[in-house]
Amino acid sequence: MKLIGSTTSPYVRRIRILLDEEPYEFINLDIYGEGRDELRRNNPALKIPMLEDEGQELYDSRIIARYVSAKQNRDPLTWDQQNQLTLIDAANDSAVTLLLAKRSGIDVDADVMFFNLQRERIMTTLRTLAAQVEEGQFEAWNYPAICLYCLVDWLDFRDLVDFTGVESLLAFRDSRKDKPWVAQTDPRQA
Ligand SMILES: N[C@@H](CCC(=O)N[C@@H](CS)C(=O)NCC(=O)O)C(=O)O
Repeated sequence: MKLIGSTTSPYVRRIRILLDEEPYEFINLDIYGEGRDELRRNNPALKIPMLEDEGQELYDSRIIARYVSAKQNRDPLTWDQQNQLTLIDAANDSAVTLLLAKRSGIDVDADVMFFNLQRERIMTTLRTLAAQVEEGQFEAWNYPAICLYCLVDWLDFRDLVDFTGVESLLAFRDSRKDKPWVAQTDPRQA
């Protein structure tokens, strides 16, 4: 099994934590720099993570997680858990968009429709996820909890959002720091 990704991507980190003790080769690429040709050879969507196992190629963390979970005989996710993943991914995708715009020299704080929509989506999804944390919906250390952890820790690492009003997300993150593979996959030690 081969996982193509980077040590900073929150989408890759969730798969690395899910893979747990599974033996696999990790290819760490700088997808915006010298690793881009390798990415082009492996995923036409030009995104990470990408997994290859026994000749099967898989694009997108959601599909990779389904594949790995099936191999590990984990229970399939409920519809409510699928919705949690959709909210986590919506916030994550908008935050990646903001980061790439920032790195392109664009003023992401400008009062323009495109960035207003991303910021609004990030806050509506984070507020909903924070309320779910407060209701105890993320108590179990399962795939949705792993994805939420990786999102919150990455938003904090990249300093992309103001956590005022959603502090329970940071408390959730802080209380899960000792879970398996969390420290080893910390993007700060990349
Ligand atoms: N839906 C994808 C999103 C993956 C994604 O956006 N990964 C980022 C890295 S954090 C990426 O590859 N971005 C490249 C780009 O947007 O050009 C998944 O869940 O795997």
